[in-house]
Formats: sequence, structure tokens, C-alpha cells
Amino acid sequence: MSDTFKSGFTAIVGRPNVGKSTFMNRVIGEKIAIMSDKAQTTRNRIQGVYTDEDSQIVFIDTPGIHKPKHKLGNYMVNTAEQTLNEVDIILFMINAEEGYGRGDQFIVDRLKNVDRPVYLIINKIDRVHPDKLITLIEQYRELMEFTEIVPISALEGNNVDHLLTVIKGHLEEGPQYYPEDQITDHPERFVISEFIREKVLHLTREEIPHSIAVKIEEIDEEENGSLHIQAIIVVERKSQKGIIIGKQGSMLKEVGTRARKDIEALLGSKVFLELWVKVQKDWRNRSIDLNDFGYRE
Ligand code: GDP
Ligand code: MG
Ligand code: K
Repeated sequence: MSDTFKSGFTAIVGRPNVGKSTFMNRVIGEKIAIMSDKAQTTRNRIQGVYTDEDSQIVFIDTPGIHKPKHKLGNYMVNTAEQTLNEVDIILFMINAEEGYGRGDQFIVDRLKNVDRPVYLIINKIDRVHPDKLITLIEQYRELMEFTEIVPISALEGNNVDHLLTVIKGHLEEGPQYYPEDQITDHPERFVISEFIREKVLHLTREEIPHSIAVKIEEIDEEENGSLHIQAIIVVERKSQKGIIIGKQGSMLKEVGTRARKDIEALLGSKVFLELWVKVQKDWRNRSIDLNDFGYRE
């Protein structure tokens, strides 16, 4: 290790599905951030930690900033805004294919109030013609001043190393906040609940809204080292409960099998996963329930 170790915190902001989690996963190399074709899977802050011999970057995968529709939405925006004021560098990620939209204007308005270096990351360049890229860059330059504009493909890896170098060039001398092998500081409970949530959203396609929550009731370690996990999937309507359980429990079984595999891969131990579905009306608008499900205020 060299004698001047550098470190810093980097927030990734951007509309849902621009590729924030994909980028995190490519850099960290582990399935920590949750990926989904659907928007808003990532609700809490998930940190991924990149460490090499002379630097450490702590990534914060913020919830998408967008106009809140209900209390949970408010919570998300507040968390994201707080995050922006705590970090050293902000990566504002956009989707090259979609281009500029109202969602970005909402984010830019917030970024203008933040006194941190903002990098515009144009992701999914594998999907667009270079001409379109140039137009896009000109368009975004008009909106605000960026420290640098970096086009990448998080999926294919193009220019991701360059982006890492750029971030590292911006780090100041600092401590190694996390041990080298630590890739997230989130309680395992959170990651486990997100795995389960992800499976429900994927398998039920459009039928189940993002309003579902997953609560980990218990994690017991058995004598042989395997884990017994009990979790409750909370929905708002009885019809949703029916969909998640499926014909003779087939859907819930599939959710359980897939989530269990991810959890086993994450924790490196055998898992017995027990899932329950519970109906609880309107939990999104009740603050007390937000705390109950692990949201910090
Ligand atoms: P997030 O909501 O910003 O975290 O976005 P995700 O990382 O979940 O990505 C959303 C979708 O975009 C997924 O289907 C990804 O596979 C896809 N995606 C992410 N990055 C790229 C990229 O560089 N190129 C292409 N073609 N697809 C990408
Ligand atoms: Mg995400
Ligand atoms: K997503």
C-alpha cells in the first residue's frame, strides 16, 4: 500500500432504469445492487465499496429522484437529496437511448443547489449512434455545468475503467473506511428482503405494484451452519395476495426458490426460506409503518 491513501464517497443519481445498479455491479463485481427492468426497485441507499491498493470509493446507489406521488415517494426524494450533500462526487447518469426528459429536469434542478462536482455519465452508448451522442452532450451542456462528461456502457463495460480513473483523480487523501472484502454496509436483512422483492416484481410482471414491502422476521443460524429465514411479503390488497401465492402456492414457491438461490450465493451458506404473504391496507401513507419496514427518517 502506498503512503497516500485516497478515499471518498460517490453518489449515483438518475432516473429509474438508466443503469445505476448495472454500473455498481460491474465495478464491485457482486450482485449487491438490485437490478430490474421495472422502475424503483432500489429504494434504500445501497453502498458498494471499491477498493484497490491506493484508493477506496464508496458508492451510494441513491433511490431515483423523481416527483413524489405519496409519502414513500417523499421519503425517497428526501433521502436522495440528503445523500447529495454528504458525498464528495456525484455521478448523474442518463440513458443515451432515451435522451432528455422531464425527469431529468427535476434532477438537474436539485443538482444546481448542490456544491459538489457533478459528472454527467451517459450510459448505454452501445445502443446509440455516435452522432446522437454528440447532440445529447450539447443538449445537456445547456442545462448546467458538469465537471466532466463521460459516456459509458455499464452493461458491456466500455469506458468504465476510464470513469473509475476519473473518479480516483478526484479523491482526496483519506482513510480506508471499509475493510477490503466489504462490499456493502447494509444489514444482510435489507439485501435479503430486496432479493425477495425483486423476484416478486419480476415473476408477477405488471400485476403487482411497487408498493409491496418485504419484512424479514427472523434469521436463525442452525447448528450445521445453514440459515433459517422467515420473511413476510406485505401487500395492500387481497387480490394481490392471491396473485403472489398463485395456483396452489406455485408462484410463492417460485419466488422462494429463486430468492433462496441468490441469498445462498450472497451469504455462502445453505438457506431455508419461509415466505408468508400479508395484507395491510395503505401502509405507504403511514409513517409508523415506514419505520417498521426499515426506512430511516
Ligand atoms: P437502475 O434503475 O438505474 O438501477 O437501472 P438498472 O441497472 O436496473 O438497469 C435497467 C436496465 O437497463 C437493465 O435491463 C439493464 O440490463 C439495462 N442496462 C443497464 N446498463 C446498460 C447498458 O450500458 N447498455 C444496455 N444496452 N443496457 C443497459
Ligand atoms: Mg437500481
Ligand atoms: K431498476
